[in-house]
Amino acid sequence: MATALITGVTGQDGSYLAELLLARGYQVHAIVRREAIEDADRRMMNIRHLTDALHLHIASIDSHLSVYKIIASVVPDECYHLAAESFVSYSFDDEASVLQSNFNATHFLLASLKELAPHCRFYFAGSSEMFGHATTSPQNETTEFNPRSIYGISKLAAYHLVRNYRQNQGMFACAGILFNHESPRRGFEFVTRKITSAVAKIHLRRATTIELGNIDARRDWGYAPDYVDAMHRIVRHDVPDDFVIATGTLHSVRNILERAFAVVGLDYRDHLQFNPEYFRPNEAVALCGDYSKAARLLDWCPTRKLDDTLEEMVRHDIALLGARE
Ligand code: F7E
Repeated sequence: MATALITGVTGQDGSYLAELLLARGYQVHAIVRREAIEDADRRMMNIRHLTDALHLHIASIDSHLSVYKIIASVVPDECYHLAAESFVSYSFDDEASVLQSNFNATHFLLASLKELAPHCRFYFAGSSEMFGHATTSPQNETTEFNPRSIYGISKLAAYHLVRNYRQNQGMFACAGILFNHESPRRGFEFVTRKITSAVAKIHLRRATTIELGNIDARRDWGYAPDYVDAMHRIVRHDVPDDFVIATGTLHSVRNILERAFAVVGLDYRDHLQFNPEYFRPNEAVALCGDYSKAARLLDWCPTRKLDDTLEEMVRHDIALLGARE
């Protein structure tokens, strides 16, 4: 039985990945912060149904020693490093912590694996934010990086580290450069979930408005379970490599508003308020991914339209809120 280790298992991607690996017969280990265990109702929501099947290790990946000890005891065959300070807006507020934690944790994992489990295949969750102010579109694996956020810079620095461990230290270390991807397990601060949860509240008469920033911002939004499937394909590919994972289609936040409110027969224009607090300085340009390398070498392609994902999210949020009544 192959053994996998996941960081970030309580998040959207980690939880879908754990399900996928368990279904494929892996023994799945995961590193979870003590704070998550102590606030399980909220922070372990995405993996509540999996806790009996998972081997959880309570630790902070900000500690090299903790990471080292866990790798020594698990000796994983595959390691998926998904944990990160991933909310781009917060990264403008606390630069040092985002840089340190996103870079150092990647380093602690790679350095420990190299010493204790050099056969291990390592996956790093890169981000389209690494492209930032891209000058060409769509972006692929050869596009120049020009990050505009501290989050993007931290991811890019860690990405170079991953490549270095692959190219100069012989490890099977690879990266997915993932564009935005959503699902009912998305964090509530990200714009899709912020909108679908607001639609649920407005529909159930718990709120009347939603406050947003730049609704003309455009992104390439995919479906999280598809992207987790891509991660596994990347790790199981014959050679370690980097892949852009995206849909190749742009939508605006306005499109998301239209669609999500339409699910319950409402018009977003009756409920929207602008709040300058949610406008971002130096926002990345409209990032759109070219996933042709993944299609060619991994036989991967997106399976879900954004409209269908949004409808699933709205219905899920209505049920969630209704269940709390
Ligand atoms: O913003 C605009 C905002 O916070 C999407 C993370 O997974 O994907 C995600 O990062 C867009 C931006 O995601 C609001 O300006 C307008 O253009 O949902 P988001 P993100 O920043 O693109 C990348 C690939 C990652 O790697 C990240 O980890 O929506 N927007 N008004 C707003 N966004 C938010 N959150 N809130 C607003 O009120």
